[in-house]
Amino acid sequence: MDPIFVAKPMLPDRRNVHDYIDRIWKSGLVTNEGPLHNELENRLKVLLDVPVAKLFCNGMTAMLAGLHVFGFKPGAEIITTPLTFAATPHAIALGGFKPVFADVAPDTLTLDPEAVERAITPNTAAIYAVHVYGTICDNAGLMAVCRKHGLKLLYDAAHAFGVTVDGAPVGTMGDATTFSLHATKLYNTLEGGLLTAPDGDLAQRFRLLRNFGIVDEATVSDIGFNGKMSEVHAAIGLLNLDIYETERTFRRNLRANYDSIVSDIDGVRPQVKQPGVVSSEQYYLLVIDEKVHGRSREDIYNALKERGIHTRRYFWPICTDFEPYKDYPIYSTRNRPVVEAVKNSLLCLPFHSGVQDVHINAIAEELRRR
Ligand code: T4K
Repeated sequence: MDPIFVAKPMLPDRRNVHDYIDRIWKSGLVTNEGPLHNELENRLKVLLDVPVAKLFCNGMTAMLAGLHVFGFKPGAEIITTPLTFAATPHAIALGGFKPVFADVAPDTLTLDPEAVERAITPNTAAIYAVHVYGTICDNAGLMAVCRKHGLKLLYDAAHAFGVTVDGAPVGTMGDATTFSLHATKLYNTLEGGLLTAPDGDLAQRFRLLRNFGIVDEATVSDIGFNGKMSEVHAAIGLLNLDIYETERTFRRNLRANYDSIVSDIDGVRPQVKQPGVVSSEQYYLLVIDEKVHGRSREDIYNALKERGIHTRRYFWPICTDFEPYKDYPIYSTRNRPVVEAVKNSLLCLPFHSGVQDVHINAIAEELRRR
């Protein structure tokens, strides 16, 4: 059995890439909002059903632009979750703000609005919530907190590309939403990011921020940076649009397969199913309760690794375990934050079209072993 990893980039047919490369080389236009870039941007705007969709060279730069656009004061506090990839607090800190961590809800593992309330101070400017593993945040609860305290609501939807909630696109929730189009994401441009918003007026600001604030040859209106996506990345993005739904369907079936395996194993539960939510099919998360199951997450992780099945313990260590944030408290409604209790139980299984029956059977065998 060949080794298998948690993610495998969805890649288009190489011959089709060559056709695009020929076009790019002939045109000599390789970046700076070229024709392929603009075509991809327009197609993503339609696909995701959002008034604004602006491409970036990666998710992190989309996050920096999203954080910058609302004019928060330097040093303002932005509340986020510790159960996320390091990029989330890093974007807040690099943007010149202070990340403040609040606890997650035990079922969804997304920010708990009651815990968020406890983290609010007069310096709080915004909440940057994460649809972690593609599980959608309690939008109504977070909106209520934001309305009460006059805060902006940003969403990190790095794991939630293509999600709809009761038919509404995830990219129109809150004030702005950031996506990652990294190779490890189902829909990817190898490296890439996207910033969406419900307010169409923000489109031009997002555009300026990603291109040094340049309005025209003689005018720079904003302090911006270089967050532009190249034509080669845009070409991959256009080609990947053609195979995106096939990969998503494969993963939907794989999820059903994994679900049926764990349904009769005590002490192992998959991430919650949310009624009305059409999934991004980005991750397949298991929460392993060692006391009930009998084996620890570490034990299962290592046993699978020995068999060549490389799962990931996303997002352990949590951000407050990392050096830059180790002295930051986690605001919670409980004595021991939920996130501390759950962080050693999380295991993401390989979740992509490279997963075969032989892998599924080996995973099932290992999960059933006591
Ligand atoms: N917010 C959240 C919540 C995020 O999860 C992320 C990124 C961001 C923001 C920031 O977005 P970007 O700026 O990255 O666009 C990976 C990704 O690099 C990262 O994009 C992603 N989240 C994070 C959850 O996963 P690592 O350090 O786990 O990646 P790595 O290199 O260990 O890859 C995972 C597995 O994927 C490997 O074991 C093998 C496979 N793989 C990976 C790559 C890069 C391949 O088969 N081919 C490849 O080219 O961070």
